[in-house]
Amino acid sequence: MLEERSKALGVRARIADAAVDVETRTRMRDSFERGDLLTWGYGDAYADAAADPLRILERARSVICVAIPYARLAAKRVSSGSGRVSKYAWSRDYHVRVRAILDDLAAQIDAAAAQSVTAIACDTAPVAERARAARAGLAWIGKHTNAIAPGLGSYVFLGEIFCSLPLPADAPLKKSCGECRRCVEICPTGALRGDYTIDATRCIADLTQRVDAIPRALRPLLGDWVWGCDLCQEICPPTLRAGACGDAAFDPLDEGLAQPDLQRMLALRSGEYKRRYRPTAMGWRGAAVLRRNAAMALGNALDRAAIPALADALAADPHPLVRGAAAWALGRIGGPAARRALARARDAEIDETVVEEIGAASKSAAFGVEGSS
Ligand code: B12
Ligand code: SF4
Ligand code: SF4
Repeated sequence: MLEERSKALGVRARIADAAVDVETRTRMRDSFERGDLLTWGYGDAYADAAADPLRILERARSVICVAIPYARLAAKRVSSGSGRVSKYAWSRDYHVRVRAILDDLAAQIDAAAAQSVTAIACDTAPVAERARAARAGLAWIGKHTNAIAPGLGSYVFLGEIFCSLPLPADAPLKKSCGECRRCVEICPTGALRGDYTIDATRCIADLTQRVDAIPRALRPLLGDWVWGCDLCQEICPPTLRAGACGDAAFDPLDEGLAQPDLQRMLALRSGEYKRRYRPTAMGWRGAAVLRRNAAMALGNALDRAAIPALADALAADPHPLVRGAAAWALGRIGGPAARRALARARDAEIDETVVEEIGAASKSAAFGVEGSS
């Protein structure tokens, strides 16, 4: 029944037992101890909860792990003035579709049991989702730390149905990356260590959702990503082999959303934000974070044509985070026009953090592309 219904929904389900996953608890504790997840505030208490299904459903005996493919294609890149959004975030917020799928499957199980025996989770609950998926034989963990489902690749969301019935468990897969290190080598920030661990504080997916300033040394490494990053998955052989899959719910919400125009994004205000970005998985941090990310990407594009827009943002954006990023971007592009904009803003700026950004940017602006051309 589960197999049939999963197929009809275009997803895959496998079953794990509901025992505490002691190995994962230790791995997670080690990872948090190293500071890998510092921006998330996870600690021992989170590791304990994430490894124990009983924290979600008191009488859980099994966990049905579900992989929901989302590898949809976006329209070809149109202009050089655009940024990049990771596949997971360009559609209507994936949690909506994933929860609907989990609810559907859970309802089938409850109906067969003639009582409520399930509880669902996806992403936001303290659950070691990748590890449980591996235990269920749904996927194996790659060096990019993502779960890879055979034939579907790593562009799969994970969800779980915790169940109080003792369902027969599937066996874990016997697969690994072998000698491959493609993801480790392509990661621009050096976040992947190659031993199946990640320093998430260096991952672009984490950096683009920070609500405080992105560390200066990492900013040039963001390239044109304005939300998330897919580089380590784009080149992963099993993901490449799987190709495009998943249902149309994971298509870009509108044609331009996979590659938003950066100057338009830098000027993003409440109306467009609510209509275009709020319904997606990149909407939860607010419009200012997106404008900040657009400023960083414009700086990394080293395009002099962006100087007037960045100068406007530096002079008038209501949020210091954005003004600081605009200053940084002007410093990165550099040259006389960028220096003039920075000098003008220095006299008017009252926020200390932005004043500091302007000072640092003014120094680097002397060596920018405009000056050296
Ligand atoms: C915090 C978080 C992040 C953080 C940290 C990511 C990380 N790698 O830990 C940031 C913001 C960086 C992030 C980024 C992304 N995330 Co995220 N994230 C989460 C979240 C909320 C918690 C993850 C967590 O607990 N991390 C702590 C580490 C230590 O544990 P872990 O990731 O679960 O993985 C460990 C275990 O799997 C264990 N393990 C288990 N079995 C085995 C076997 C062996 C042999 C080994 C060595 C290890 C091992 O080792 C792993 C590494 O330590 C989960 C949802 C959830 N509740 O799980 C989503 C989740 C992991 N994210 C998801 C996605 C889609 C992404 C992105 C692809 C989005 C994007 N494109 O920008 C990127 C991928 C970046 C990357 N390379 O990991 C999906 C992953 C789906 C998948 N196929 O794996 C999840 C599961 C959400 C979901 N429900 O679909 N994410
Ligand atoms: S998502 Fe990007 S930054 Fe993060 S580990 Fe993968 S390649 Fe590195
Ligand atoms: S790119 Fe290679 S090393 Fe990285 S996860 Fe994929 S198979 Fe493993």
